[in-house]
Amino acid sequence: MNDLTFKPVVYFKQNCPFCLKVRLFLLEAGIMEAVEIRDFVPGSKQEEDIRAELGPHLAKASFPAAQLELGRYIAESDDIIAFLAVKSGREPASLPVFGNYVEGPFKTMMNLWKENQQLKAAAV
Ligand SMILES: N[C@@H](CCC(=O)N[C@@H](CS)C(=O)NCC(=O)O)C(=O)O
Repeated sequence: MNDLTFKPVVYFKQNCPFCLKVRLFLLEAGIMEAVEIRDFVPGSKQEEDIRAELGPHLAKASFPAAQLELGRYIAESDDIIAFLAVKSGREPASLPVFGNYVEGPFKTMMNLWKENQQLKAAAV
């Protein structure tokens, strides 16, 4: 394999909202086949293998993660989407399902999470 034949690899944790964001982008952009997907169920042997693979390449593994180019690993959903958008020529802003998720349930979830953190901190 070389840089020309390499297919980006994306690593997904089951039921992770950040991973769903990337999955939705791939699906709606019609580029599922342009990447190799490795996903895992928390607590599984696959998780162990994936964490062992990512460990040497990332300061801290989080999901989604991706190997965008040979040896170039990242773990930030928005950066993964931005890279794949440019590579595929698909503009995330033109994808209504993706946009609805990001601006709707995903944003609400993030706001609730932050509020929960603040309430917990204030309760100590
Ligand atoms: N800012 C990151 C956040 C990702 C994140 O927090 N993912 C969770 C899973 S939902 C995670 O990786 N938690 C730590 C872990 O599973 O090791 C992104 O957008 O990619």
